[in-house]
Amino acid sequence: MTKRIKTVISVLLALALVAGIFAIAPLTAFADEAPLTVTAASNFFPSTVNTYYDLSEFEDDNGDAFITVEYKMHADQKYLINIDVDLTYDPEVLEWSADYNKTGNVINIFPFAAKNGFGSGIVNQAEENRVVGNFSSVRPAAWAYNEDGSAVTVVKAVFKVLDRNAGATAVNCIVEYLAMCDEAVQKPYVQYQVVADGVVDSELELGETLSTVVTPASQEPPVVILVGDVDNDGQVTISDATLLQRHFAEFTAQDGAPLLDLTDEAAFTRTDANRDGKIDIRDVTQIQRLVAEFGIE
Ligand SMILES: [Ca+2]
Ligand SMILES: [Ca+2]
Repeated sequence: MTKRIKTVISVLLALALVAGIFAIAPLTAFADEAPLTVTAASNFFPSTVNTYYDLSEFEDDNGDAFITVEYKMHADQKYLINIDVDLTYDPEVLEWSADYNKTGNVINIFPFAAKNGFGSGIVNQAEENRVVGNFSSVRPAAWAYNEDGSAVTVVKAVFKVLDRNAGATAVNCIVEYLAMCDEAVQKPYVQYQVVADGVVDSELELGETLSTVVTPASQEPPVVILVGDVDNDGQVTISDATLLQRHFAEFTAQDGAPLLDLTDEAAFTRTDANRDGKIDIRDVTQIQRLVAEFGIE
């Protein structure tokens, strides 16, 4: 072998070594540190974005990283009676499992319900990319705000990150139905937060009403019901009980039309105050009880 060929081989080896270092270094040093941007979207809560720069901070003992998405609500002087949620995500990037979404032994995406001791609702993983949940209370039981005035977490989901190099992914919380019971407030007002592991990216001011929540054009807004609000004026008062009593007494409007059209699903739900699926005198009693308990004039 000539000296010149040896020199060429040495140079090629050196180049290969340098190239090898650059080729290998990003894979070994930075493979687990690619930022993952998680968008928490909803048709009811405002969207928020959180970027995870170092998922190793969220690892368990097995080296699996977990992220938590929470949808919060502050609905002053209100109780949550029913919420139907359809949570979707990309199963290539995230994994939801009952194993790490439990309160005690109960699979739960409604932590406020478990906290208040009124059950956890029903949670099903309908498909690989979807979790469907329903919480329902026959009594106005679960406060929609904390004692210290802060927002409560209404929907919470823990996901294992399957693809750390996905770059970006989204969780979408579709609220299909929401029923609340009102105390004496002049105007319903609700404050929403969406939190991804402590990062609050969006927050509405107290006093904003449901109608100001922006709903993406591609999504239907949820049906929001105030149970007991027979006359649909935004609050539960003795007038609602009186209207229902007049309906039972077969009073009619001046044009002869019935006072209530209970074939309308939303009207039926508002009127069925004790949530037994029937409209009868017990609903009047329930409204009167609510009014008395909450001190509404
Ligand atoms: Ca009313
Ligand atoms: Ca009823």
